[in-house]
Amino acid sequence: MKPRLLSNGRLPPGLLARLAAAYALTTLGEQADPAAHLAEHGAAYEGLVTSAAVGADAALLARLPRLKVISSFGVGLDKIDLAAARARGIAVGYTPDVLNDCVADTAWGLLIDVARGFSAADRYVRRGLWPQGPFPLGRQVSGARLGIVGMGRIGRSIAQRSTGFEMQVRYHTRTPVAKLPWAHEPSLIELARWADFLVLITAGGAGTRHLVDAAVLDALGPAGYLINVSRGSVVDEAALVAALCERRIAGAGLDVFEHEPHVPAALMALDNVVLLPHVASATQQTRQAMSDLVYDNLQAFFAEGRLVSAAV
Ligand code: NAP
Ligand code: 8YV
Repeated sequence: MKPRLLSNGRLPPGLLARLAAAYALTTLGEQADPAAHLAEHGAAYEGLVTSAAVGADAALLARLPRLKVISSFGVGLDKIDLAAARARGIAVGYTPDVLNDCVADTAWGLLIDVARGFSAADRYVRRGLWPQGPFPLGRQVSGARLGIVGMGRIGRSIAQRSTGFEMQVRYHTRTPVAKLPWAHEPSLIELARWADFLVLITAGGAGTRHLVDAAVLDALGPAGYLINVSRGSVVDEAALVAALCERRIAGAGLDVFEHEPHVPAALMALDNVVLLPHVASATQQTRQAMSDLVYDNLQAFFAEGRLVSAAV
């Protein structure tokens, strides 16, 4: 008998095909009435496949009383009720490390784009405005001060990429990381005051909600840029919109938002803002590696009772 697996949320078709071959797979979103399906069949499932975007909240876990393992597509754990999983002894697998490079590349792409105004300059050319005069000057990236909030797996990949730009780097975390060449700044406000570019790559969730508020944005100041590739919840989005509209910061590069897929309308009108639809890990290579790890976690769990990469 193949173990029964429930998939929830949007997952790559290639991953779903592999899972369907190895397990008795049911896709929750394909059920006519998902709530009724869970009420009737929830006790049949031993495994849940989900994504960082959708997660597994307390209500869903309560409807899966015999669940043994969750395998999540993504590294962020903010939408998985880890405490509930831990209390019930449910193993949680996720996909750390394999996406470090692409997420770090995206942070740099956003940083350079917003500093130099490349997306805005592209719109300028397409609108036929070039013959009317030159595009406004941008901000030099090389040699600038880079502040990084979060210095985990991805934070380090972002910092390492700064060497070619000869930037000074400082970072803020709750706990300094040993043996790093970059200075730890215990105060986020001080880091924002010092930095030309403030890049956010902390974990999401309750512990970091609105870590970047109006005071941090004012410390970053009218010459400073904010880059967010962590979670929308890390920034007080209303305060960010106000700071951008009032030019109290110079610009922002954003891959993540508080209420995805909804982006504040006020941001659409601003040329000093680069907006991405949460694509930091979205390359064929990285998404394949993430899919492989989701699959390998389940295979290792059902064959040997262990996970390749365990969050719990
Ligand atoms: P990680 O290795 O666990 O690093 C998380 C970092 O956040 C640590 O340095 C941690 O340091 C710091 N942190 C946690 N709480 C903090 C707080 N209150 N104040 C300051 N720093 C805090 O995670 P990772 O693999 O680098 O991934 C980081 C996050 O990136 C993920 O959780 C996910 O939300 C996001 N992400 C986004 C995308 C995207 O598509 N945009 C893709 C992948 C990941 P301390 O514990 O010492 O504070
Ligand atoms: C995922 C992410 O693309 O890994 C994460 O935490 O945010 C992204 O890599 C996305 O969440 C997939 O659901």
